Amino acid sequence: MRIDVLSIFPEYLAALDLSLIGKARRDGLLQVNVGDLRDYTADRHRTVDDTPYGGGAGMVMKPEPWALALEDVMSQASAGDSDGDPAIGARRPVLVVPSPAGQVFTQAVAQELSERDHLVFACGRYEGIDERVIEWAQKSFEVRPMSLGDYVLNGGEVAVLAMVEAIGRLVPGVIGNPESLVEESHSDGLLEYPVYTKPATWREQGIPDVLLSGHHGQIARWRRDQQLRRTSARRPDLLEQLHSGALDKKDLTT
Ligand code: 6GU
Repeated sequence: MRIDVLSIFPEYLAALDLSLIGKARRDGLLQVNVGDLRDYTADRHRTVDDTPYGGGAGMVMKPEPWALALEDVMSQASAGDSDGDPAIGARRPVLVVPSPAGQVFTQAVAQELSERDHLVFACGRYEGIDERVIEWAQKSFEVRPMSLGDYVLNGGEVAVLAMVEAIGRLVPGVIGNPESLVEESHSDGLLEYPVYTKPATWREQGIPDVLLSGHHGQIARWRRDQQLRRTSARRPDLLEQLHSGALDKKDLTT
């Protein structure tokens, strides 16, 4: 998978060299390129923003640097596309635009994006990017305005770190043991069950007896019940979203 990130603070994305995502890059599973939007300006001050039409507080990102940067990414990607056959894999790349005004980025979105071969992230700052860039970009990209949740960040960079990590770990081969993807929060629409490790007694606190019982069926039942209780206590909205059939007969009686 190829990932391009465009930002006026490319140093923010240095964290993508670390840990699991850094290893996946070195292993060639993810090709991540970070570009500086200011490289696509032509004036002495490398200006990327201007005042909003209609007035109001704050600044808006100018359209032209974004167009030049996105065109450059497109031409680099087609130059690096070794099979070169436009009929194969001809889906447009995805342009993810982080914004508190986007659709909510969920595990389902992460899964969907992990199956694409080219993602471009356009990090806005200030009050956002001139809307005409979003319109114009639809010619070449599938454009996805995405929000992490209902709070405001100063720019898209921190959101991109989160999204690239959530997506990248789902790319086949990035996580050594794919089993670990199956039993984690949100994979089945429920929160994860609590986990414990040694010692069995720690500062006067034991662990649930069932986990020492060796009864795999009972352990599975207990974990499932814990998932349901925890989800009901912390995220009742998730239980309401579960599709019919997601709960089994034993779930309903507990
Ligand atoms: Cl994706 N971007 C910004 N700037 N703020 C946010 C966000 C994204 N998600 C929540 N708040």
